[in-house]
Amino acid sequence: MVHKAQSGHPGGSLGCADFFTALYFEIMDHNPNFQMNGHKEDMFFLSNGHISPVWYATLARSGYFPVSELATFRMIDSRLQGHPTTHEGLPGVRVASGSLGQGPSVAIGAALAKKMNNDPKLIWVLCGDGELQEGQIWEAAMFAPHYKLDNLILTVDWNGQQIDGANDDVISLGDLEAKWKAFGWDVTVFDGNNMNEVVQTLHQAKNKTGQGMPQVLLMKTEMGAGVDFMAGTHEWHGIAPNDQQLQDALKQLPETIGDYSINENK
Ligand SMILES: Cc1ncc(C[n+]2csc(CCOP(=O)(O)OP(=O)(O)O)c2C)c(N)n1
Ligand SMILES: [Mg+2]
Repeated sequence: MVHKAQSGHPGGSLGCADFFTALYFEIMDHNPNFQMNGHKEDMFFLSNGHISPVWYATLARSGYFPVSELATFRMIDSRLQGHPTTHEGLPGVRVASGSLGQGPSVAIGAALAKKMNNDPKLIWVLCGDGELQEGQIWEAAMFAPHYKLDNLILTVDWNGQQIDGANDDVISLGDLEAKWKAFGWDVTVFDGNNMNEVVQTLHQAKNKTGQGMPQVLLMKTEMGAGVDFMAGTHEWHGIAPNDQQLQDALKQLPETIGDYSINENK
């Protein structure tokens, strides 16, 4: 998708592919026959909206819209905008994101609404780690434990990288585990590029809901995971591969459902 558009964010998308697969195909109770209000189903919010490629791919393969529509990524008038929007009406998307820092606040609103409606389902939200440098994140971090939002599970894509370099070189996040604990969250650290661990951790998180605390899952990932020349560097945060790089990358990702052609709609 990113190659075809010659624009987009492959690094974070690859690093979070295991998480999205587990969440949508194993963990969440959700309905591809999309209802905006998410009543009586689990809801997911993508706060780091720039990793839309992996979310759109997951939504399409979960049945929210045709897989062939992935070929319209980032095109004028497409429902698959570079950063998710609601105006175009893409099933699965409930709020625009891309302006970093807002997802947890939105998720908190949804979690409060579920409590008020006696709806026992869960709210999931994903943030980037660089995104945690936004002040609004820490307002949300303070709010959720105060209101005992134990139906809220926030995952952080802890890849150590952001747009301009390593987090430690931009603004260090310090001891993330201690910070979230100090704010009153139940904290779990896990390997987000080990599928067994991802599935196990997300199941565990589900089982720990309803105990009076919001949860944060600090998910250690590698930006660009699975493609050697993309892995572990911020360089692939937001650039598209050229034709040769695409071929080299796909050779390293041999397991594909085979239902999306890069030549589609060319
Ligand atoms: C409010 C806001 N400020 C700045 C940006 C520009 N921006 C886009 S992605 C990004 C880096 C975010 O880092 P991280 O959340 O770690 O994502 P990753 O690079 O790991 O995918 C920045 C600063 C933005 N989208 N929104
Ligand atoms: Mg990051």
